[in-house]
Amino acid sequence: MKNENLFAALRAAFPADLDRIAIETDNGLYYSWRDLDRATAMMANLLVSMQLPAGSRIAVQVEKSVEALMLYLATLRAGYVFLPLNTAYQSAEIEYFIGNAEPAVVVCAPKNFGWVSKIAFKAGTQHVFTLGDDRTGSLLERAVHCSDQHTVAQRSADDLAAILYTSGTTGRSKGAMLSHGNMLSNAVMLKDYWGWKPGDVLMHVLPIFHVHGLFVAVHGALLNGSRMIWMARFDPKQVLAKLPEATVFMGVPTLYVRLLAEPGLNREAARNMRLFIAGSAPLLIETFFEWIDRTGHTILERYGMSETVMLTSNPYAADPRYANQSERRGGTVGFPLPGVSLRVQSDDGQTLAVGDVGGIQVKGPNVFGGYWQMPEKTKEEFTTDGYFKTGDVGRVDHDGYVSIVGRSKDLIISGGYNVYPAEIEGVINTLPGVVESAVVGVPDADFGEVGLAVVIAKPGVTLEPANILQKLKTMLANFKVPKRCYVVAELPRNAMGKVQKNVLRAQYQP
Ligand code: MCA
Ligand code: AMP
Repeated sequence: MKNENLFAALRAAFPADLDRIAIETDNGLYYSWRDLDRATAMMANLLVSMQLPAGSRIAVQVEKSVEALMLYLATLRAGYVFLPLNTAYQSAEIEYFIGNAEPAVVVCAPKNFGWVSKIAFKAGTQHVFTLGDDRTGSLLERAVHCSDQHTVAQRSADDLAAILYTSGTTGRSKGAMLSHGNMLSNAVMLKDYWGWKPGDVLMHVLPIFHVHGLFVAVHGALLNGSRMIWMARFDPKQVLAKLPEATVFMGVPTLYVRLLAEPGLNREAARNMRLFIAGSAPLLIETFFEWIDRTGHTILERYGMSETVMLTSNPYAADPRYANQSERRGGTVGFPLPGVSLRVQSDDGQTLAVGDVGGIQVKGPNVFGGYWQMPEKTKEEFTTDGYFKTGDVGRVDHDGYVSIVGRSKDLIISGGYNVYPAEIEGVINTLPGVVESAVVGVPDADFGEVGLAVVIAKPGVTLEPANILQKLKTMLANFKVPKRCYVVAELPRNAMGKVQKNVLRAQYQP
């Protein structure tokens, strides 16, 4: 029987010469393909030695490092389920994810062991390891005693490979369950669609706890046997210094905005580049054109979700297999990817004509199986004929290009991170002296959009906006904390008593 484990496909794409460099880090370390193979085998053997039940979740909240990437690959290799967690999450957020996912293993940063282990043991997790970004921690100390030979676990395409938590409009996060088949089918198709070539080098600058950095970028490079230039964090000057050695770059729009602010960004710096890819948030048309002017390259914008990996993309090049698909058009997210069926529907379930705006729905081998232990929520998000309702609002034009014009979900996308107002309002409303609050997204030159909170105080109570924001920083991941806060007498409401967020957005335009 064919092994449909995603790792088996990635491993099969390693170059024949395993001593070639696979990853070069920004602190001068080099990892060969053999290092990747051996270290993932050792970590996989460590997981196997713990005799975890099938389908066990391995929850990981650690700083970006090559070893953290290896842990992801080792989890696939051993056939368990990877659950990456944003390093910005605070204890209440971690408590929810661990309580909900009930991981058998938790791996955290050494400095967080005290509080994370307390949460994990309380939730019934048996094993808590640490992993630092400087090759320290109990995970590596234990793995080093394990064999470097490991046979990749047999998995079918439908078996679960990862759970990604995405916040919800109700404020409760949902774990999107992605299978080996969801991710492998998408990666194989993108390798072809984006024209990955021998000799390509990926500049990897994104965090590795979301779809963009962990799946799209990493799978793309590994499936092509491509070297990665591995940056622990995004620093525009460092990117420019290394750009001449790279051919592929992937980033959220904020990264492009910050690179454009560097005088050193020019055609010379981008001379060896083949492809710049943007996604996770809308790319402003000004950024799209300015990038062409400065570098001579046209950014390829694509669209995806945690629940679906990649859905649509602008074309890489004219390809006779895909009629009309030659030009990358700014302001659009391109065409449904091969295998993805996309339609636009009205609220009453009618499929709309070309050019009409409605809810984007999708179907395909990349679309997830459902939300972890939330069958009702899963059912709500799919139509009776099996399309997933993305919550994005858009249209398809005469040439087949998809544009996203808004969202039916109340969501702010800030620097590529999703922030759900309902979650933030829920936390603000628990603060002493607060009656209620509303959080809205307003435009921001750097992050694209940022959150802004409007708060109503209890009669006789004086609330200081700065104190509210300070308090929120201890309760929420930093990127979720609104950038501005106002204490006001009342919120604008419609006849039904619902807060009019569009009025607030207009009122607080920067
Ligand atoms: C940091 N801060 C933010 C954000 N990032 N606030 C709002 N939105 C953000 N994205 C906070 C910091 O904690 C800090 O707060 C203050 O803002 C200034 O931070 P700064 O130093 O400028 O931030 P940074 O560390 O340079 O990070 C900015 C960043 C980062 C590099 C743009 O946010 C980032 O890596 N974004 C990429 C996210 C990503 O990979 N998304 C893909 C999701 P304070 O001053 O209080 O300390 S996958 C996805 O969406 C789908 C599936 C898809 O299609 O790809
Ligand atoms: P996530 O929950 O992190 O998976 O975020 C997925 C959401 O990001 C999508 O539903 C879209 O709203 C948004 N998104 C991703 N790519 C793009 C893009 N190129 N343009 C506009 N929005 C995007």
